[in-house]
Amino acid sequence: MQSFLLFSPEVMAARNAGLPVVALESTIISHGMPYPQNVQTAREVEQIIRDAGAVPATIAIIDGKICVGLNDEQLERLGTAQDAIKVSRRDLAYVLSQNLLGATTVAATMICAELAGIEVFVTGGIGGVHRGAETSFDISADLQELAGTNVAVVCAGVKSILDIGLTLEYLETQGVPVVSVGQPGFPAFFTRESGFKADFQLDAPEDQAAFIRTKWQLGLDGGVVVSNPVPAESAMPKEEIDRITEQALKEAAAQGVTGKAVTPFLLARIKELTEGRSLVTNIALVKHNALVGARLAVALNGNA
Ligand code: PSU
Ligand code: MN
Repeated sequence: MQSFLLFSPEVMAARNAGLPVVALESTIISHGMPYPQNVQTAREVEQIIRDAGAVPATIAIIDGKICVGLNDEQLERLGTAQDAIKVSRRDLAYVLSQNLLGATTVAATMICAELAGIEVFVTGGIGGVHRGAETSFDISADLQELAGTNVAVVCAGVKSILDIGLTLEYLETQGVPVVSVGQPGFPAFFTRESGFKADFQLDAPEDQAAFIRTKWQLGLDGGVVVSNPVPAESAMPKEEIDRITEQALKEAAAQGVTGKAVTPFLLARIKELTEGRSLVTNIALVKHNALVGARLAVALNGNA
């Protein structure tokens, strides 16, 4: 498996020097945000991580390799390509073996991060149990990945396009701890509160690191969700986002959108219906997660 990995010079140097590394996904670039904000945000997020004392490693599948750390040209290619494939666990071997361009989801990025020996991964929001999953069976592969892959995932919770309560039930069944940062509540991506509580509130990076290290030392394999609410000044008004989410969900159903197309469709439609304000919120929360993730990576590195 290691032969599929291709490290950028920056990430390779960090590994050799034993510096903390933070993984970043690429579906958020190719399918989660429009150009050029996607590429610009990716670069800014990387810089936030560097400024906090860690090294960013954006992960994507390019020319038959799992690229860990991307250069400017590769980021630009992912941000503009019309043929980038959204790669989750089931797609990984296909895209690698056929030399296709692949953007990794939370699930696939976790797999690649673990292979690369990276313990912390920063994203916007994880996938979850979709509303109506009792008939559609639409449950993101991200949740099953969290059950078995040893990576801490820093996110702003799950979007209210999902069934947040059922997502938390699924994680509980799979033994995935949900930590919150700065508040007891589990956040809802565009807003700070979902109405559900996280399992454990751990504000200090050292405490988060001690918890995660203990879990893995016990042999309790699997990820940890580190949920970090969007900064208050960047949150969307709850009534507005709820109303628009309902509308986008209805449109998705009416247009017969299914499978892996659902999440990108909803994100793009919510952005249109909020006249771009959801994108501003999305960018702000990813940047905040980058800071929290970098601090966690630094703390975990000191707790090896
Ligand atoms: N949440 C976002 N933006 C995104 C995604 C999630 O705010 O772009 C992406 C992530 O890559 C996540 C994926 O892993 O969507 C989940 O897709 P699905 O629901 O099809 O599993
Ligand atoms: Mn799905």
